[in-house]
This record gives sequence, C-alpha cells and structure tokens, in this order.
Amino acid sequence: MKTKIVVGMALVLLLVGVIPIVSAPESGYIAVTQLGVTYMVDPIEAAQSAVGFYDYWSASGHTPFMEDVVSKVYLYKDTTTGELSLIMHHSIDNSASGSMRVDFNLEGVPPGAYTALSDDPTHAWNATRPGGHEFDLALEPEGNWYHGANSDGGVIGGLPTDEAWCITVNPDFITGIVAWRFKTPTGAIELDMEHPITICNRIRVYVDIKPGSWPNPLNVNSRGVLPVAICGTEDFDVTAIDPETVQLTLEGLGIGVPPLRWSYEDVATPYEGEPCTGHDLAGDGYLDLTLKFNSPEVIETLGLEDFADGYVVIIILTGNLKEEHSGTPIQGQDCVWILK
Ligand SMILES: [Ca+2]
Ligand SMILES: [Ca+2]
Ligand SMILES: [Ca+2]
Ligand SMILES: [Ca+2]
Repeated sequence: MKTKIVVGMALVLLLVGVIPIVSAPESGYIAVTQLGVTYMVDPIEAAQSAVGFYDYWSASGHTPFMEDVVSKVYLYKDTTTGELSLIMHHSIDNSASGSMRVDFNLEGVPPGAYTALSDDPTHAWNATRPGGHEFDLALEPEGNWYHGANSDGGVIGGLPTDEAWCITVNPDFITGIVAWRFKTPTGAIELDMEHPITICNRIRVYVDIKPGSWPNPLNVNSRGVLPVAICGTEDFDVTAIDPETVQLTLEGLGIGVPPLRWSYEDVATPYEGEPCTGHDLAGDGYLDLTLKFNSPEVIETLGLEDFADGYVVIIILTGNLKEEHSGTPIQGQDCVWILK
C-alpha cells in the first residue's frame, strides 16, 4: 500500500508540470453554452468594482477590452469584495464607424442581482421606452441601445457565487456591430451573432472515478465498465440528482457519455485537494450515487486514445438535480491516467 501511494505521488509531481491544470473555483463552475457547445470560463479579475472597471465617462466605457464595432460579454470579479458581475459593452468611445443599434433580452437573472451601471443612463432617443436607462433589469428588453460615436453597454452586479443560476442572453444586433465575443482571462470565445448564449453557474459536486482507488488508470483498450461516484456530504444528498442527466465529457467538447446504470451506495469520500491529485479512501458514512459507464464508449467519444501513454486527463461530469429541485445544474471533475 505504501509503495502504491509513493508511486502515485511521483506520477502527479511528474505530470503536473507539463499538463495545463484547470483550477477549481471554490463554490461553483461557470459554463458558457451556445449552439450546444459548452465552454468553462473564469471571470476577469481586478481589485476594483465592476463599475469602476467599466470607467464610464464621455457617454462611453473605457475597459481594456473595448473594440470598435465589436460587442463583448464577460464575467468580472472584484477581488477586494468577491462580488461577481456580468459586463456587456459594444464598440468604443470616439468610434468613426457610424451608428449602432443593439437589443439584449435577458432571461434567468437570479434574485439579488441588480442593475449596477447603464451606458447610457439617459434614454432620450427612444420615446417608447418608459424613462429609465438604456440598460435596466426592470425593463424589457433589458438592453436597448443606440449610439453614434461612443460605446454602449451595462453591468449586472450581485450575481450569487454559491448557488446555481443560468442567464440567457438573446441578442438582436440591428445595425453597426460586426462581431460578438465572450471575453475570458486568457482569450475570447467567438460567438454566433444570430443565436442566444447561456451563462450558467453550476453547483460543484465531488466526483470520484474508480472509487476507493488512486491514481485512476484507464487503459484505452479496456472493454469493461468505468465506475464513477458522485459523493454525498453532510450538506448534499445525492438522491436529489437526476441520474439520467449525468454525462462524462471534456472541457469544451460539446458532447458527453451517459451512464449505463446507477445505484446508491457509500463507496467514496470527497477529495478536496488540488485537481488531479486524489486519495484511495472508500466510504465515509454518506451515501454516494454510483454510476457505471461503458469504457469503450467513454474512450471513443472523449477521444482518450489520442492522448499519449501516461497522460493525466481531466474528466468533467455534468448533470442536473431532479425537477423538484429546480433542475439545478451540477458539475464536478476527476482525472484519469491514460495507459496504452
Ligand atoms: Ca447610447
Ligand atoms: Ca454610450
Ligand atoms: Ca479514484
Ligand atoms: Ca460516501
């Protein structure tokens, strides 16, 4: 047993240096979905409020991400307070590209979120909109923007980080804007301007691939089943999960593999260390949802045979709670060690 643990740790130390590890947020996971493809995203972070970051003056925002005739959406975290916001902006101050009209119709904005900023705060151009602002969560559509030579946009503040929610943005790019992007800390996701996006904060669940063992070797020629547990805790009853919605996938893959069958048994203990480290503990007194996946199907659909021998791959599990628990989205992850 001691030898096995040492080998496992050596493996992790060897591989962590060369493999991009996606760090797990403390409370949830944020996913952006458009046309069936889901991307995991992190918020932009800075030590100031979202309104301060938007830097509204001269009828325009002045964030570092503003771009002529391009619309951007992103999540923003104020590291001094932890407040999570959603920032939207279109084009730039002093644009010479002519006028622009954009509407955003939002659905699913969670309770507690509020209109933190409207660019612009006065709405003189549209007499049919009852006073208020160009961006206002109390109006329909929430975003109703027109500008000549400046930016437009808005900020939603107060998004809960410890509960699940999904905001859908239905865009209507009427004139002027030529591209739409979701900005991330490392780049941007190019969005289709004709279709809505859904931004979801999911409840984090603890996942254990091959419960009771670590590291989790997966031979790409395996013909059997891959056991996976979703761990129950003092605060989380796994019978709230709808097992039929559970899938294994990879980040950004867009498709997943459902389980063959499932049952309820105490076989695993949550592991709270760094991603792609683990333990071989079995039951802890809390009931787990145990799922069996068809190994060849997982290997083929996730393309695991394309990884080199010895690679450690992050496997993502997604699903939903049952309808009586509002169908709340859940997500967790664990890693497999590819063997050939
Ligand atoms: Ca305007
Ligand atoms: Ca403006
Ligand atoms: Ca395991
Ligand atoms: Ca357990």
